[in-house]
Amino acid sequence: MMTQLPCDDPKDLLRALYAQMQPESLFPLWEKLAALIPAQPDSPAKVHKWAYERIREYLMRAGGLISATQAERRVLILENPGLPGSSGITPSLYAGLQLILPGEVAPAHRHAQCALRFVLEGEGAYTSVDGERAIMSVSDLVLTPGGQWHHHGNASGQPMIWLDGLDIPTVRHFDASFAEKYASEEFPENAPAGDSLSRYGRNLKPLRGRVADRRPTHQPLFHYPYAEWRASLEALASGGAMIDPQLGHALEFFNPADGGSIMATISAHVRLLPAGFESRDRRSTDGTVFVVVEGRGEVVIEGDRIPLYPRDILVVPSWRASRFRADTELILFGYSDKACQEKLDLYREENL
Ligand code: GTQ
Repeated sequence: MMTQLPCDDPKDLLRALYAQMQPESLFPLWEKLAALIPAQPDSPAKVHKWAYERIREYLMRAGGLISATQAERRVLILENPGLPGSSGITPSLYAGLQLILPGEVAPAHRHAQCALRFVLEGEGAYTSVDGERAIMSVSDLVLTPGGQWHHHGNASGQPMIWLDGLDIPTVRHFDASFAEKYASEEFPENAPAGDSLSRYGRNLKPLRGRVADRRPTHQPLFHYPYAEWRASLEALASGGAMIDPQLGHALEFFNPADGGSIMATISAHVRLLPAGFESRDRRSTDGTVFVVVEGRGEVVIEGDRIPLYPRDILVVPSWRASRFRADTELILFGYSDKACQEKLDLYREENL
């Protein structure tokens, strides 16, 4: 009986071909096509939840060991356990918890990356953006859009801790990072604290001159206080509005200059789920980072049940179907790369 020589087996011949090509940086697509272009999103990111008190303990210990000046930013990175070494909480986004102790300044710098801050603890510390301070309270949203000088300071008597959400992995993906340190710790103040909010946060703009004289025209507003967004959610919920079966009562933060997302690469929203409400399953291509602002409940993600408590931080990767149940009235903040995906015509969502 004829036996085929091993070297005549087409599989062996292909393997030999791959081995010869590889040193010349050449690879066969047919071995990888299905993984490169999956039929639907197949994120390596995992669902994960961090409890605030655990992170806080480590962060306060770091606070005793390194100053904000030494660290430049004293932050613990929330890295997705499915993306080790990436410093990403999703493939496109970063999350960290930043601590500023009383009397400290995190020195001024600017970078291409866009950042948002969502305050978890403290009262009265500030972020300064291009010379204007936003004095922050719990659950305020503050933006530092790409390219703007920013430093943080804490003139209050208590520690302040917030969640940083940045597009670091997105900027890395495009190899487009630029960063600079300012010559001194603080960028000089050139406007009263809260100036932009009082001008551009109330649907007003100058009658004469540019939309924003000092702020970039396309990005006049950078402070979205809790007191304001919470009142809007409350009005929506108590005003008899139909509740969205997948989202609950939900409002998206937007840029008053153009009606678009808060920043070029990051979208953010808040939700109110009345006590007893259980949402229907939904999935979307924007992996989302959630903060439990108020209340208790549960999220169910493809059979896994995860209890939710105030200040928990949860990541739901792309295309994982999730539904939320509110045991008490549940308030959620979320941010994602929806803004970026929409620009690239990639964003999709599905109600199940
Ligand atoms: O506060 O400017 O968590 O530049 C990571 C990078 C915070 C900040 C981070 C940053 C900042």
